[in-house]
Amino acid sequence: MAEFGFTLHATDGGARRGTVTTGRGDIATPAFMPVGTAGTVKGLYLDQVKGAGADIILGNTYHLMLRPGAERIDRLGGLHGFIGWDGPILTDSGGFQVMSLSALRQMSEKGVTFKSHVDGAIHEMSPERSIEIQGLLGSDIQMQLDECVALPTDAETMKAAMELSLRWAERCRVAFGEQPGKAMFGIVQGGDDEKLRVQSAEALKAMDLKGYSIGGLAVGEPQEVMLAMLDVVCPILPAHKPRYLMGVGTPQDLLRSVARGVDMFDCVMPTRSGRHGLAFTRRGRVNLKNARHAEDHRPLDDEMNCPASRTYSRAYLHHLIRSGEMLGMMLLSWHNTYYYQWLMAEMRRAIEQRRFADFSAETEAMWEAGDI
Ligand code: PRF
Repeated sequence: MAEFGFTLHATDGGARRGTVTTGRGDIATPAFMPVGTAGTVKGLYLDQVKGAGADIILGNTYHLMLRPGAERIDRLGGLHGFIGWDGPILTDSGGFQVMSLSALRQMSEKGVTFKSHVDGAIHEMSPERSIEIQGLLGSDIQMQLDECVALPTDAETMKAAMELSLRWAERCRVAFGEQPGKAMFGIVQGGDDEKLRVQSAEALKAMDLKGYSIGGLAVGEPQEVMLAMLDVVCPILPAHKPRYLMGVGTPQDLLRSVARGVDMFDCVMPTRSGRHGLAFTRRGRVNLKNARHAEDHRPLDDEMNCPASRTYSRAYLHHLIRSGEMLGMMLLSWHNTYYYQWLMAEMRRAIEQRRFADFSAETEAMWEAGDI
């Protein structure tokens, strides 16, 4: 089995072209990971996800531990066997989803106590239990349990959450141990405070983990604050380890973050926006709910090699979305997933050819022209 590792093939300014190697296959970076929260990338067959070019998908500890349960998934052959995906899977640790989804929650040194959004039952999750659950799921890239605080917040809360996350990183490192072909990433926290970000990144770097996530961003702050934090954190993180910006983002966020040295991303945006009638295209966003599409014969983008993008007219997509039809949501989720993978592939090519800055400028100019 291949060892977990990261190889850098090319850099262009801050942008990096690499490969993450796992026991279940390689991931070309910069990479975008479609989100399969509850064991499904909503509205898509995994064949479509793979066909769009995704090397890896994401699963969530929080959702899967509540339903159908981590021990049950283990008995059913792990998440890979259960859902029918044989490539790498990355799992989030649960801390962030507890914060955003669970009504009642309490953090302590021991871990997090929360009330299930499914049936109201009280659950406790320690850093060790989070790693145990991710192991039962069969996750290839696991996340430490962390505390993510929404911005804006006060300096004391931010510092306490960052320090607690560091102590939990160490406990997760010990609980994970050494697992062939797999990795456990630490998560940089510290909000919008440069000093806290530096402390967090340096302490995690000293733990010599196999990869580093950047959390606590895209949680209510302006994009320029997020980018400023990337400018602080990325130069501290070791060059030969992958960097994953959690829960980001728009196509523009991806371009601007890759320029600063981020290698991996995940976000519900392509599928969630698709369900709401919004398409991302090479020429900008198209809101299919808008009446101006009602008699538009053109497909979303006939240069995109995806049936959802080139076969169906905007008029038909408009009709399906307006009618609340499942197929409309599925076609737009497919198109958006394809578009995101296309954008990452183009970024990888531009970095290899040392023309990333030009590619970014041209791409952003196309979006701005809004000639859709
Ligand atoms: N921590 C974890 N998961 C996350 C985040 C975080 O800070 C974010 C923040 N954008 C998304 N997902 N564990």
